Amino acid sequence: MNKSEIGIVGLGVMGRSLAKNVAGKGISISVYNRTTFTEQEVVADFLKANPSEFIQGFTQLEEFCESLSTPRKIILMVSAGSAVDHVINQIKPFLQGKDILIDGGNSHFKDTQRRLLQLKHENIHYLGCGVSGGEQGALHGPSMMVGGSLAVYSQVADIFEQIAAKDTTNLPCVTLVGPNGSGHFVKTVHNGIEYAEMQLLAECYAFLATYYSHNEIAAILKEWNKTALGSYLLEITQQILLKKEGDDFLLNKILDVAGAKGTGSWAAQSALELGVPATMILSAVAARAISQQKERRKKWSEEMKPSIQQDKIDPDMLRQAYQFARLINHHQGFELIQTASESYSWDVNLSELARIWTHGCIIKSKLMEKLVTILDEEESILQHSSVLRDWKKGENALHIILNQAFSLSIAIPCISSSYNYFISMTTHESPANLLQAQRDFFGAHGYRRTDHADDTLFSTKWNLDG
Ligand code: NBP
Repeated sequence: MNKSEIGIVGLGVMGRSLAKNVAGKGISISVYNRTTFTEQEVVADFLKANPSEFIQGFTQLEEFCESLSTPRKIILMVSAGSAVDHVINQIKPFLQGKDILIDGGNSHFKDTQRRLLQLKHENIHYLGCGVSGGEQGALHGPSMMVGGSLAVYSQVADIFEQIAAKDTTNLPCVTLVGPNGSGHFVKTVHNGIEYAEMQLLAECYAFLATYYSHNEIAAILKEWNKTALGSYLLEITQQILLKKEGDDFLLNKILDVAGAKGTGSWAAQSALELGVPATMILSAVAARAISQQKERRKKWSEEMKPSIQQDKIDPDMLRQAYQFARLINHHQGFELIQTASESYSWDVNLSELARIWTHGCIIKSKLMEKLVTILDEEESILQHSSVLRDWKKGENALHIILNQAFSLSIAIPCISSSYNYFISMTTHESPANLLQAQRDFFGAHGYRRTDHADDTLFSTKWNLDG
């Protein structure tokens, strides 16, 4: 057999699709999956279902590694966490200097930094690559965010560019984001933005469902999707609303307890660590955690019995509020990446990042296409004159929607978080002076004064009782 150009370890949902994508481009590939007591036939079944002259399958790592041309290029598509370390340790004995391991899973960026350093000592190259787009993206063209060195990335760039999604100008949606863990970091923030985008749509659905039927809501979202609000998530939400099982809508039968694999929490943790007010990601993560408290919500709702009135609501006001909140969500996500880029000296090109997120990923949207230009012209989304104009325009709609939602007892944490952020960021005199006084009162932490331009810290003996 000829040697394969690239290998994939892990024939799960993503590995299978990516392997088919690679072979479909006429690139020879070797695939490996472990055999366990319960799963003996994963590789054989894959080869049977996908006969191709470009695919070779293996159940032994040594044979798999021997089947690859050197320097080997191996994509790990296994669950994030200890499985990645486990696979690296298992495969290492069969690698040689300058071989390239690429972690294509959703690994934590600090794990990627650690693995990269460890493998460097053994002369094995390592790339951390965020892959977005889910199963369909992996199959037809994902958006790929690579972290690592340019010299190493150059060796796989040709293959990655062939398998990646293409943007409107036919450029591949893959880029070298920056060094070490930067690729996995931006993938984590991508997922954080995704969490908030999904939550915003869930809030719109909750709001509209107090007055409109599923068919009517789907029709409203379909109209929105034809405007500048168009996005992949809006498109699938509209389809979900119409899906029936028997006589009823499937959505009505799905338990309202949201799962999470952890990347949203990681994005939230990073925002907190870096001091970035990514309030919408935090709200979206909290909303999922609240959804998990099903029993308490059930019990307490019976005690509270909120009165939901069937007030007429204006979908166009909601559309404007949704548009406003999405701008803030994207602004906060890109601010988080910019801050990380400065803190870790990654030099991330935000406009290029927006470009590779215009196709092949879950948060692709018309807004993302607009952000490519906006982030090329301004460092911060909200600083752009066109965005500030749109932002201001949405304010009245926010007033109406927030008032109505609260009077209907509908929780809209992400939409309200966007408005709180807007008000806070456009308020010159904030009440943080009181926080400083309280800190000084109980902890003698000191405060700076408005009548002193320098950074001198003052402290007061506050306790009136002495
Ligand atoms: P799956 O759960 O479908 O597949 C996981 C793969 O990892 C399987 O092939 C499994 O082998 C293998 N594996 C595990 Br688990 N432990 C292993 C070990 N110790 N040694 C060798 N192989 C091991 O996950 P997936 O959805 O394909 O996701 C893979 C990665 O891509 C994850 O990091 C995920 O977060 C990320 N991701 C997923 C999506 C998505 O939409 N699903 C999107 C973007 C990124 P087995 O078959 O023997 O159990």
